[in-house]
Amino acid sequence: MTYLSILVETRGRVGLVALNRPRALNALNYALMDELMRALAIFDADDAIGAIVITGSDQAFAAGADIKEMANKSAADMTQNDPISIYGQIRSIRKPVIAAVSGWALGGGCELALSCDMIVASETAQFGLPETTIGVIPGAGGTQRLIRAVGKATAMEMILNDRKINAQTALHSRLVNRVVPVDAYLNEALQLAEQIAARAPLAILAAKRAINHSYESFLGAGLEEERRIFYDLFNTEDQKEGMRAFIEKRKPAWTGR
Ligand code: CO8
Repeated sequence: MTYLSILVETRGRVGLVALNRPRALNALNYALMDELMRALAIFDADDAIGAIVITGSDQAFAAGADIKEMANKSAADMTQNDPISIYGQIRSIRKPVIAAVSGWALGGGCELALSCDMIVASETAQFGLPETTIGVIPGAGGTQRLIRAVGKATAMEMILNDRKINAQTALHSRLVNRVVPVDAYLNEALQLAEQIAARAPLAILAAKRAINHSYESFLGAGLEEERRIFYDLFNTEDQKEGMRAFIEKRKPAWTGR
């Protein structure tokens, strides 16, 4: 399989996918997400693979969904094309998925990390959900999953006021499993994945399924509501202004319409 926006390799029983759009800080466009989900599905179906690691670069895990790709979309475009559905595919991966995060994990990038089963962070990792600064809300699970990780107070501040949290705060807030120096985070994640991949395969799949049964019990309805609100915001002038302002590298002028 050839990929343009990701790098894929196998390390023993671990499948490794690296997001690879360095000039856009790994902004998640549709083509990248499609490749990522195809690579995950192939690893998931491969008996020689026991766990999967998703990483980015040292500078950026991913700086969010690709704003340039969606800036001019209408609510009808978004609802019809349903670009968030591809993010949802990660929920069907049966094998453990670990995010190895360094640098920016913002917006859809943070949501992708939150969709993984565990997060190993480098000391430089920065987590944030800055969507309200461009006139929308997190749409790929951020409003639902962040609150379960860090609690309501911190989630409100991160989403309503673009508070970014560093790796140490993320560790104390139980958003991530471990924090290690930037030259070690990928190996740390690979080692963790390797240890899990060496365990009884059926028990590992069963354990993940059982944990998610509890974790996801109330998640489905919340995700649907979040997605509907996200798409509806593409009817507003503030969404157009917010995304254009980002692309034009200026401050947005909000009108509240
Ligand atoms: N989308 C598109 N391009 C991006 C993105 C992005 N999210 N982030 C960075 N880039 C591009 C920049 O435009 C720039 O490109 P160019 O060189 O052509 O101008 C390049 O990457 C480098 O970025 P900067 O020059 O901005 O780098 P800085 O070091 O100055 O700043 C930041 C780094 C702070 C990460 C900054 O780039 C930033 O704020 N990025 C946007 C963060 C953001 O708002 N993310 C949320 C996006 S919305 C979202 O994720 C919703 C997800 C849910 C639904 C998904 C539906 C499809």
